[in-house]
Amino acid sequence: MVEAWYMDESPEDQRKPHRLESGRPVDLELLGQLGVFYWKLDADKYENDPELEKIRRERSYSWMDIITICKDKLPNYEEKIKMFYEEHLHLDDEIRYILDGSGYFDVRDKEDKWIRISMEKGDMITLPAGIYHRFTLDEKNYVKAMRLFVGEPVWTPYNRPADHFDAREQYVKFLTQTA
Ligand code: KMT
Ligand code: NI
Repeated sequence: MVEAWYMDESPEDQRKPHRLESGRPVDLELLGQLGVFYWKLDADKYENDPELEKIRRERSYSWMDIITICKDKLPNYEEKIKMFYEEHLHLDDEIRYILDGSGYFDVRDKEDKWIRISMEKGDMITLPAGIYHRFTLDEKNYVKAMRLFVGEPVWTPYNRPADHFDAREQYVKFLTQTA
């Protein structure tokens, strides 16, 4: 099962877990109420996996590529690492499937508190359009992930505040409708 927790507010290294011990547990139901969905797959067979194909077909995730984030492999590494960790939203869903390594996706809950989702090999997630979020490597400093998209990808991040976008307004409305 994917592990997730509320974050502490210490200004320490972003790659540390920042697990708030007193925080309420975060389960898939809570994530679902935020519009975050999760699947567990066998990453060793991502090149020929009927389960992955089924998800892609049903959700129209037609486009994909593979990104490796580590110092030696990613051009403009430092700059990108910084960008990924700026709180932002997109006008489309952000869909990631971890093929190797690990990292943290942080999302804001309904009270604007940070939830940290620990993503490892085999974990696939979708963050809804309009949710404020960010990404960081963990202390192992390596991740290889599939990026999926409905149609032609648009990666533009809109850093917070970005509340005037329709995607944001729709998302806020969605939040008021879930328990
Ligand atoms: C993003 O948009 O935050 C990224 O592509 C980096 C995370 S992919 C594991
Ligand atoms: Ni993003």
